[in-house]
Amino acid sequence: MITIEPDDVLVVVDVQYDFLPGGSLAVAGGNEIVPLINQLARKFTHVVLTQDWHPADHISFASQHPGKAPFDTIELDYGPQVLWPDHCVWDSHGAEIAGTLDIPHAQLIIRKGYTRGVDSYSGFQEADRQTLTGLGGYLNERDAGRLYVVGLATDFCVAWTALDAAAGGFDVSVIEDATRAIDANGSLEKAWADMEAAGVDRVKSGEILG
Ligand code: VGL
Ligand code: ZN
Repeated sequence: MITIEPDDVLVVVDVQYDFLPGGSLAVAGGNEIVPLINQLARKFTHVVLTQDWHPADHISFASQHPGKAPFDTIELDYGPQVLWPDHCVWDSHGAEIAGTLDIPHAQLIIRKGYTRGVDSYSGFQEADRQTLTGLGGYLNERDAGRLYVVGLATDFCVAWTALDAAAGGFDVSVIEDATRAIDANGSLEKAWADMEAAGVDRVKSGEILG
């Protein structure tokens, strides 16, 4: 069993309508993890949420690139960029955090992806690998212990957040069954390999909940 310490932080990534069934970038089974995340959240005094938050003309949208389709990859100055259906547009319903998420004690919501020309899967830094969101500073200032990452999607925003957390010196676990994946072109297998190589712990909710 894993004991959650008072300084440990649950990081709930992008549980927003557009990533749930019926949303524009729906992750299969995304709704199944919500009750589990609610249950896990009760074990933590400190919870942080991330929120994907794009302008309507965001560079990651296939609609901005004539001739391209969702899930194509293009090359930008900062590297390869997968193109997506329009999703999580500022102030749209799809960008809202799901109402079924029941975490009234969440202490911070960090928005990311709001710069038109740069995507941000990670809650810590944008895809240019330069621009920080402030989450690392916040967690250090709050003397965070181990970070437990859950949410959507395992192979994009969860993995990039966990990898950046590990690179930032945090102890990090991903609670596997409290995530769901997009799994485009082998992305899920690669994400787990990258996380394992970075020392991210892969755990199951039963180890915490009993
Ligand atoms: C995400 C693709 C695009 C995610 C966000 O939350 O995993 N994936 N934007
Ligand atoms: Zn996005």
